[in-house]
This record gives sequence, C-alpha cells and structure tokens, in this order.
Amino acid sequence: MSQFHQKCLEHPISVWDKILNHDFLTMTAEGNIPDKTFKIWMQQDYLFVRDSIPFVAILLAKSPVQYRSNFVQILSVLDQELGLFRKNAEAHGVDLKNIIPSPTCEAYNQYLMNVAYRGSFVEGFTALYAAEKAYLDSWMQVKNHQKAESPWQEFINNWTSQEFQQYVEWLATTLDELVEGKSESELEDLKELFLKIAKYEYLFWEMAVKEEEWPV
Ligand code: MP5
Repeated sequence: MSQFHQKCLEHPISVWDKILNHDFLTMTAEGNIPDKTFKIWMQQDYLFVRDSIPFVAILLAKSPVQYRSNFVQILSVLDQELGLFRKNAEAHGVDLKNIIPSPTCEAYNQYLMNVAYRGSFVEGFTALYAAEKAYLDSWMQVKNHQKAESPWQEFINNWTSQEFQQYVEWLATTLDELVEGKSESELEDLKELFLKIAKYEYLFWEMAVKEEEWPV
C-alpha cells in the first residue's frame, strides 16, 4: 500500500504532469528560454523565498519539539538561498530591489501564510512538502533533459543537489509519521491542500512565461 506522501502525488497526477511539462522547464532544459522570462521568474521567486521565511518560522513555532532543530536548519538554508539569488542577479543584471509581486506570487505567499497561521502544524507541513517536492521534481526534470550547461546552472543545481533530495525525503517520511492515526476525511483535506499547492506551482511557471502583471 502506498504511503500518504505517495497518495498526495497520485491524486493530482495530471496537475503534476502539467507542472513537469511546462514550457518554462522545457525551455530551460533546452537552453532556449528567453532571458526576460527567466529573469521574471528570478525576481518573483526571490520574493517568494524571502516571504517563505516567516511561513517556515510559524511552522517552527507550531512544531513538536523533536522537529525544531530541523526547522532551524531549514530557515538557515532559506537565508543562504537568498544569497544565491543576489549573486546571480548581480551577475545577470537583475534588479531585486524594486520588484512588484505578481498576482500569483502574492496570492501563493498569502495562501501559505494563511495555512501556517490558521491551520494545524500538519497542514502547514503538507504545504511545505508540496512546494519543496514540486521544486525538486521540476528542476530534476530540467537537469535530466539538459544537453548543455545553462547560464542558470546554479539554480538547477540548487534544487537537484543531494542535500535538497535528502531534505525532501525527510519531509516525505516525516509527513507520513505525522498523519498516522488521522481519519479518512482529515487525509482527504490534506490531499486537497497538497493539490492547491500543486496548482499554485503550475501558476508560478505560467506567471513567468506569460509575463503576468496586474492588469489595472
Ligand atoms: C520553492 C520555490 C522551493 N523557491 N519557489 C516556488 C514557487 N515553489 C517552491 O522552496 P525553497 O524554499 O526555495 O526550497
């Protein structure tokens, strides 16, 4: 029988396929992504990661004591990741100071904050697992189809590293532990939450490719 984290992935299989086959990832792998498209993603994801720090901090505050040091470490990795964005932004002439959050970026961050503040620890944890798993699988898709080194290689390497794979593996096994003894209806609600994150992940790639802006 599959574990809960696998069931989460079975449920939105068509959404997950759409994420992995998104033009943004295909073009990044093939080396023909327009600079402008990648730079839009870079700016918006910088905001996303920056604003994920309070999201994770709320999870830390709600965390059972045995996971606290894991959360301290996650926070430190997120902080270092901002350095990766700053370094690449400087190298590629991308302004990280005056970014207007796109509707998708803002809605996704707000949704995460809402889950963290108002939801239970396991709900927040499910959201974190979904977002990290989406990035692992997405950037793995790029890495596996890459024919040449990319100008954006450091980002590809960041979310495909051994450390990142192990972290996502830890999230998966910990999620399975956390849902032990939960009722069918609670599990269904968590799967819906996972699906919502998957949809936001799809929208995030769409946002970059379509150059989403506030229409008014
Ligand atoms: C992540 C991210 C991964 N950076 N951006 C989106 C839109 N989804 C997921 O999170 P992290 O914290 O950068 O590993």
